[in-house]
Formats: sequence, structure tokens, C-alpha cells
Amino acid sequence: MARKPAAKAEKSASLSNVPEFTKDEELKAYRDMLLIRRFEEKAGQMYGMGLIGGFCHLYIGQEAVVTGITMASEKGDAQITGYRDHGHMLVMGLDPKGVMAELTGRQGGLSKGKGGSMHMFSNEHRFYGGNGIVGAQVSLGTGLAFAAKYKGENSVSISYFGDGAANQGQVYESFNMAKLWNLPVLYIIENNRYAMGTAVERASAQQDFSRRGLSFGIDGEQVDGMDVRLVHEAAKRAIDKIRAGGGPYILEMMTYRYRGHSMSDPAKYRSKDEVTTMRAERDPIEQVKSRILEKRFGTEESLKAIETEIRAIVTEAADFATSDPEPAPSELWTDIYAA
Ligand SMILES: Cc1ncc(C[n+]2csc(CCOP(=O)(O)OP(=O)(O)O)c2C)c(N)n1
Ligand SMILES: [Mg+2]
Repeated sequence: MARKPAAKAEKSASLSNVPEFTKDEELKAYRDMLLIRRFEEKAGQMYGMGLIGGFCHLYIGQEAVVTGITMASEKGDAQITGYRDHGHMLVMGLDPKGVMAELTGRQGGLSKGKGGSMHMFSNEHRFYGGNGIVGAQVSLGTGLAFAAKYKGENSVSISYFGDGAANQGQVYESFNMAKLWNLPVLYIIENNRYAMGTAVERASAQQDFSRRGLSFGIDGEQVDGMDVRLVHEAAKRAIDKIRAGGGPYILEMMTYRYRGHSMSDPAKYRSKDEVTTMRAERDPIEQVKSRILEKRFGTEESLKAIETEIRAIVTEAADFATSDPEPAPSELWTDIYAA
């Protein structure tokens, strides 16, 4: 029997003290989440056409998580995640053309076309990937927090990982060091209920991931990861506390991915009904859209205009990613440790 993590979250969303967004915040959240959704739908199509090779993991359904957290973070804060990374780059302000061109392996890609979907970085934006080793981003993210503290910077390191990754040993070695040295790190556990085809209840002895840091003295909480306002509110509180010297903290985001684990996953391990119900009742973009209309922050027409704008950005990215040249063969010998 599948547990319904969103149930708890739904309850919190119905409370009267749900933090309200201003008009600007609602519109920003709508725009950012829609960009991820439309960009990835396009990436999915391009993958099907053979224009994208290798692995490709879509974030569709989980958009509110990275959007709310990034809205609560400051420029200079570091972010790092696993292989489900396109949305992180888009909301951190990286050029969609560079993200799409990395997917198609072209020279204008963010890793010069040599990293692909799972390995995109931007030092400038302090985005540290794009990591294919499940759980590695937790140790690396803890290291980024160590570096910030060592250098006396006032930045926070935000490390995203999944419910599956949360069972990796290196996560707990990292938790220990993070608390021991009081590091400025925010751990975001994106509980989308599955690790590849394995449901949380089949893989995790203890399924409340927000409590995974307790034996190290790291507090945490569960958040409705489908409501961008709640994500933002929890992240803001956590980030402010961490920046003030409060040490590591965990936010477990109750979320859901609509697509398969990767492009090769027919997703037979869950019912169609589970997916359609989640899409119909909890979709993060639809939630914002109906609030915008209800509060008269926008009209059907103005929202359509945003949609048209986003589609144009995505089309431009796809055109660039299919016309830009592949990297020169000499690039094989650059950006490596030893030649
Ligand atoms: C160390 C390691 N073990 C196994 C894998 C294969 N693998 C890739 S993704 C994945 C599941 C991870 O699930 P989760 O952490 O829940 O993240 P999600 O895909 O749901 O975002 C596994 C086992 C890997 N890439 N690295
Ligand atoms: Mg998962």
C-alpha cells in the first residue's frame, strides 16, 4: 500500500496561516515553474527524436521545490544536486540556450557539450552540478559549506538529494561533520516517493526523512513540496537561521515526479491513477495559476502572454541547441586532470 506523503502536506496547506505571496512573488513563481515545465517537455521530445543522447532525468512535477528555495536564497549561495538538475539551472538564471545545448552535446553548452544532462556546472552562478553518483552531492555540498566557513564567507550551501540517496552511507558521514563543525548547509531531501522503480516503503526502514539527522543533533521538518509558498517560507526560515550561524538543517520536501525516473523508464511500478490524481489535485503550477486568477493578479490573457513568452525562450533554446556545432575534437584534451 502506497503511503501518501502529500496528505500531511495537504493538511498544512489548508491551514489559515499559509504564507501568502505578493503579486510579484506569485508571478515570478509561475514564470519560473512554467519555464522548467516547458523546457523539459521540449527536452523530452528532443530526446525522443534522438537529438539528446545518454541519460536524461526530468524534474516535471517537482518544480515548486527548487523555485521556492531559490526565491528564498541569496546570490552567492551555492546549490548542488544530483542528475535531475535542469530546473535548478534554469531558476538560478542560467541561459536556457546553454542548458539545452549541453543536453545536445554542443560547444555552447554549459559544460562545453562534454558533460550532458547530468554534468552541468556554473562557477559564476555557484551551481555545482549535476552529479551522477547518488549521494555524492551531499558530501560535496557539505564540503562547499566547509569552504564557505573556512574562507569566512556568509554564504549557505544548499544540497538537494532524493529519498533513495538518503539511504547512502556518505550522507551520514556528512551529517556528522556538518554538525560537528557547525557548517552553513541546508539539506533538501526531495521525497518524490520513488528511487528509480522502488517505492519509499520498500527501501526505507524509517520513512520520515526529516528526522534522519536527529542522532547528529540536526533538526528538520516536512514541507508540502507541491506548494511553492510553503517551500519558500520553510526555506527562508531555515536559510536565515543557518546564515546567522545556526548550523545544518534538513527540509524534507514531499513532492512527486510525473515522468519516469529517466527517459527509458516505462514507470510500471505505479498506477496511472496515482499520477493523474497527483497532477489533477496537487500540480504546483496549477495552484499558482488559480491563485493568480482568484486574486486578480493576472487574467487568462496575461497568463497566456507569459506562456507565449516562455515558449519562445524554449524554442530559441532548442534552435540554438540543434544548430550550434559540436565541440572540436581537440576539446577531448581540455578540462581534464591529466593529459
Ligand atoms: C552510487 C550510486 N548507486 C546507484 C546509482 C543508480 N541510480 C541512479 S538514480 C538512482 C535512484 C535515486 O533515487 P532518489 O535518490 O530517490 O532520487 P530521484 O531519482 O527520485 O530524484 C539509482 C539507484 C547511482 N547512480 N549511483
Ligand atoms: Mg526519489
